[in-house]
Amino acid sequence: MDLVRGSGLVPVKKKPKILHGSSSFYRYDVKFKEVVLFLVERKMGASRRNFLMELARRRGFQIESELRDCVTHIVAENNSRAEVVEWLKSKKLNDVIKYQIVDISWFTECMGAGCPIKIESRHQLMVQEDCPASFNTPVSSSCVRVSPYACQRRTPLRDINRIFTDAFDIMAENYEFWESKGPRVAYQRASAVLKSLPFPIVTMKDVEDLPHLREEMKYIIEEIIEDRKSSKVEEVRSSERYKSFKIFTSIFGVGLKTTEKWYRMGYRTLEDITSSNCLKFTSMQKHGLLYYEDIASYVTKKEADAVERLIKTIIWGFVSDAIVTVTGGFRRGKNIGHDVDILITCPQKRDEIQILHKTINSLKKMNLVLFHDIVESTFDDTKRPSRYVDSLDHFQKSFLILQLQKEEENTYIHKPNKSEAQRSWKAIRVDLVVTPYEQYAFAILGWTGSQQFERDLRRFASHEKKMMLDNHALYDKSKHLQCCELQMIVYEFLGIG
Ligand code: DCT
Ligand code: MG
Repeated sequence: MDLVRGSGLVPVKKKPKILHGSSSFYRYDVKFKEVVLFLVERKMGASRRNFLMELARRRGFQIESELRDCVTHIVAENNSRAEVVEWLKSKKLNDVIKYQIVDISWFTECMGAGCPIKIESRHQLMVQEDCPASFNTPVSSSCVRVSPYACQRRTPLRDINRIFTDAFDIMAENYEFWESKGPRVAYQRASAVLKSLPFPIVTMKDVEDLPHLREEMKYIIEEIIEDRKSSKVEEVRSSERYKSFKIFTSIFGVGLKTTEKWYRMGYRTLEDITSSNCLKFTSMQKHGLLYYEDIASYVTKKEADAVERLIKTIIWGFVSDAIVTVTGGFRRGKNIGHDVDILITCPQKRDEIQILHKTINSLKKMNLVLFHDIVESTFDDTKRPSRYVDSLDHFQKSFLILQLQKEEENTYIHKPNKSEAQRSWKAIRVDLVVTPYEQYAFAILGWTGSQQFERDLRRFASHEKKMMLDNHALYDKSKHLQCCELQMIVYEFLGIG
């Protein structure tokens, strides 16, 4: 890291003015006068303590190296409350009630937020000395072992390291725009690792043992720890190419090839595209442009629930025992998504064959279809499964834009523009996927996501279990890729339940 810095490739940051001729004491403005911190050195170590003290000062906190009267918060790491109290008593400080005694997790969250945060029960010191077994308890990096496979990690819905994962997601997206698959997957993988952490990253020590973090990624993390932003990521984010690609690829029906072509032709903005007289659009793209604002805004959980009710009512009118399940991000518990993914299966083969066409015809009769495209099944069980972990499945599916009636005024989570506000409905992207009954378990597994989870699940099956998993079946590599029978217990079989 230092070699890179010393090479002149990376700008060296200016340090604040040094006071009193001491190399370790810089002047920082105190922003939070009511809070005075003290870090317990025991089990933290002197060098980590010094680093954290310096960090807190940079963030505008007052921090004392001695336990003075003015101290309000005592912060300890890997110590139980009883141990800290005993230590205070050994210092002849019996009036422990006057101090807030908190875990390092409170300190790190304050550093992440840039201000003192409310002390919650999770910030209390552990009763026992061991690392907490519960995933929900915030812990420090020294307690956590992070699996290299996303399918062996829990990924909380609340991403406490968003400042870092957003940066990595931008890098991944940019590599995708350049069609550089290796670096794209590397950044996606690293982002997924950081998303899974149950503690906020505050120092480089927090990331030193994590899997999939390359040196250049660590440099980005270091920049963000120091400056709250990374010059490399900012350069990407503000580049003309990235901005245009981001807009064009967000149009329904527009992929990388079309984006690349439009960019080469000199188009940069959405207005450039919509006002062009020489571009020819597919029907999907025309509809994508027509309902751009609605589709680019998020689908809420309430809207997804409304779509689910609508589709279930229609399907159960035809096949009373059909199984209809919302998958994708909403199945993972997200409150917003870019579309609604719905899986459909019928216990009887004859029902399954017609169900998608019948459903779309019903939606059309109700005047709810703004656009639809049906892709028929290409599944062929004589073919070997794809070895490519990102390969798409072969199910019959339909990509729709549905017209969803707004239930009340405030259906939008963003501020509606004038034309949207005048409408009593919103355009919603919906994917309907029909699967054979015997492949349904695998389809649910594959469509629930996230993308990284699915990718790693397939990698795990292949590398660790000598099996191959796709959205249709689990195959045993040692038995000439014969399909496994235990369909409903895929997780258990893979040992990741
Ligand atoms: N999927 C996958 N590989 C891909 C794309 C998708 O395995 N290349 C799976 C995982 C999620 C599921 O399909 C649905 O895809 P999306 O709707 O794109 O993802 P999502 O998680 O539902 O995201 P969003 O909440 O934005 O809709
Ligand atoms: Mg989705």
